[in-house]
Amino acid sequence: MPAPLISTPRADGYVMPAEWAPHSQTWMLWPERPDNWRYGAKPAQAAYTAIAEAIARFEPVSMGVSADQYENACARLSAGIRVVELSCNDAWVRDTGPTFIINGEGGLRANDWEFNAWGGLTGGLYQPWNRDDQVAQKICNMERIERYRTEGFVLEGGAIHVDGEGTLMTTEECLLNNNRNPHLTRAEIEQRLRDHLSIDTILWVPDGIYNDETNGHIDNMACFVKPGHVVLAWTDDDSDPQYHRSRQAYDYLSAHRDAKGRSLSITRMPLPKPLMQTESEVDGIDWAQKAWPRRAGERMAASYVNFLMVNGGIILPSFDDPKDEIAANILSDLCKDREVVQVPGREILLGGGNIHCITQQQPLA
Ligand code: KQY
Repeated sequence: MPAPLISTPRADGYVMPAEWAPHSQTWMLWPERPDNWRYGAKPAQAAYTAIAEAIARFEPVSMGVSADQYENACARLSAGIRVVELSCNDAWVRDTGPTFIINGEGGLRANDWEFNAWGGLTGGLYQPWNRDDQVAQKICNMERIERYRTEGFVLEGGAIHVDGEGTLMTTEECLLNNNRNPHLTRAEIEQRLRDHLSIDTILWVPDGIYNDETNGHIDNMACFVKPGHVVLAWTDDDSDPQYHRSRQAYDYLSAHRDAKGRSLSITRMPLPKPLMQTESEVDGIDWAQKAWPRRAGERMAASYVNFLMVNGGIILPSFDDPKDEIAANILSDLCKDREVVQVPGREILLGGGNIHCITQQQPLA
């Protein structure tokens, strides 16, 4: 297969488009590991299936599956969903898959970031992660897409959001964490983002969602919904440890402008009520020395911001909470040309993320 490109996307005229730009398909990976997903991942497989089927109403879906699970996934997914054999360590293609870039003239390429399982040996979530680190390469090879490999620069797709017009949003909690790129300064990290995504302005939100095991990914905290407009996870409860995080993010975003010089409109997206892992949920997870332990009573990083935009739609998690309807109405009002489809998100949340984390859009070049 072709070697990675040695120039940079910026030098070659490639840009990461916004998530609302048209997609050719969405990628997912099939959950399987029993030390992250309870009861042999059967409930998670049902939850992933529901999300894949919801996305497939709007655009094609490709599901990467291990050889062991190939027949099972084929049997559970409807015929329109393409199932491809693709081994990986877990099922978070937002973070392990390619970050696609386009040149506006029909060209499609990708960034293949180095991946270290959200922190490597310093608080990472499992070992090994070698197969996860190959996911982007495998997808690019399958699709005959050239890629830029960022050896020595660790990044996950869930740690960034872009507006497609030169602005990137991330968190200091994640990208400046000493378990990602301790050898790089903030300025050097910014330069990598500018070079690989064709970014002019970087917005550094201080922190993500409380207790998020990704070290505060932006995709659980805030996202762009259109140029100049951000949705931010919010609580009015000042006794909630999330309050200060959301307040600081609001103050930061209010005080900064995007790459086009616009001040940002910010919509506050309420959080669901605090959700804790239950004894019976935790009981179903295999204990493994090299995986992050789960404890009953621990608060999960639930957020409605962790949704995916698809062609003509939004796939939004629900949490069996009265705020489910409020969240859907907020997005319907903001994105009038999109149908908001809610899919239960608790099972994915038990694994440590949500709908945005388990999907990766491939833009239409
Ligand atoms: O939220 C994400 N982007 C990934 C979460 C990974 C959790 C692994 N247990």
